[in-house]
Amino acid sequence: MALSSSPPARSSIGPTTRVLERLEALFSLGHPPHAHRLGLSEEEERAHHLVASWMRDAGLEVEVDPIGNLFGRRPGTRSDLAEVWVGSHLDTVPAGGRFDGALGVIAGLEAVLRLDHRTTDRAITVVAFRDEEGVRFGRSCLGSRALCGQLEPGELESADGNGVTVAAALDRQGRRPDEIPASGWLARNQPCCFVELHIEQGPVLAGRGATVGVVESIVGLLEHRVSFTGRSTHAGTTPMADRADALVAAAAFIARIDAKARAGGTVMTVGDLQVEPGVPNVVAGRAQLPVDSRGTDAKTLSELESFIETAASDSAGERGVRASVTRSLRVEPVVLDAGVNDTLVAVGAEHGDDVQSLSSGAGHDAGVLASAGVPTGMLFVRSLAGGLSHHPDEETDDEAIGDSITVLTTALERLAHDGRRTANAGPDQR
Ligand code: HGY
Ligand code: MN
Ligand code: MN
Repeated sequence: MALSSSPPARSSIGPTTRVLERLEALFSLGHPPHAHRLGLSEEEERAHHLVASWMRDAGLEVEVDPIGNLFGRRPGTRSDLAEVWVGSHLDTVPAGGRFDGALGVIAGLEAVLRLDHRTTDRAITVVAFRDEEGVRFGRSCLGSRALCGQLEPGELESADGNGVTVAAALDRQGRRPDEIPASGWLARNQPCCFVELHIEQGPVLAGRGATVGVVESIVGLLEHRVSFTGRSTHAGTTPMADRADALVAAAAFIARIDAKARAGGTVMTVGDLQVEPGVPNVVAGRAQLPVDSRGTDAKTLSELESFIETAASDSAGERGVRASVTRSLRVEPVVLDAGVNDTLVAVGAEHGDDVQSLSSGAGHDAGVLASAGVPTGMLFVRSLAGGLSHHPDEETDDEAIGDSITVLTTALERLAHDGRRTANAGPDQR
């Protein structure tokens, strides 16, 4: 049964009913007919409070860390052993879908509920990371990067389009930004492994007729801010040859970015453009835009960094304007943990699922945890609607959700038994 963007019809009480109801409850927090829970917004905060209440109802120990990441712990029998973490994020892009992020948190909670009274050696902790999308402050994975000590210098002082800084937004949510350690706090309770369940956001699993898959690698990403400064002059009396038109320079830059990405090997996106003064009868004095670039290896990312610098300076030079380029974030591509993923594949096979591997063109908190040395696996859930995502019509189906939670539940139980080491578990893994 494919879920459409209208509230999913629940023909009967089935194994995914509670999951769908909870996804619907989160969806309704953010201006239906789409999800709208921007990072560090009131809507994201309400989503965190709602999930925390479900965690408490499930008898989990609930904690919130200095940046606002939410943790719901199901204790194990051995408190000396490192925990298994499972989770994702609750924030969304503007006009997003039901499943991106939220499915991973709700599925993790559902898996813990399904374990019922079966004990495990290790604690299993459900995590909801803050502001994974990064759309408001221009850097993704804020919560997981803060935890892992990967905040950019001065990042808490960076401001959104209304001049509100990250620190001020955290302060409004009762956090103490001045107490956020730059080195992070992962070491205080380093998990033995992390599993993120996430909707695929692509057409591969549906194309293979599969409901679930494991993610072998996650793409690296670059986030830049580029601004062009020209001269605001009268649209009627300024001869074309005398103009320093920032918007035309930005347009030439965007065309260069598009041509570069179409040449292959990367995807690059300019998703916004701010023009000053932004009125029809004044030549634009200033134009600012973000560039989102993705690459599967570090060399590609470095090559893209220099391409963006050159394209900005060439586009500015042609129009007699100045360009400035700031790289706001670089997240390296990562290969996920073969041991954790093998557990997901083996459990899938036991349930009759052919869990194949694929790579992720989207960034995820799993990539940050993996880059911080946490053995990390990722379970993708089939997308429908051609893999549409970051859109209200993002879809999956009951069967895929059901299969993924079945696999996740057994895999978490297995990973939470001592001695189930992951492929990369170092000697210090407890
Ligand atoms: O943009 C991404 O890749 C992720 O959805 N934040
Ligand atoms: Mn996501
Ligand atoms: Mn997303």
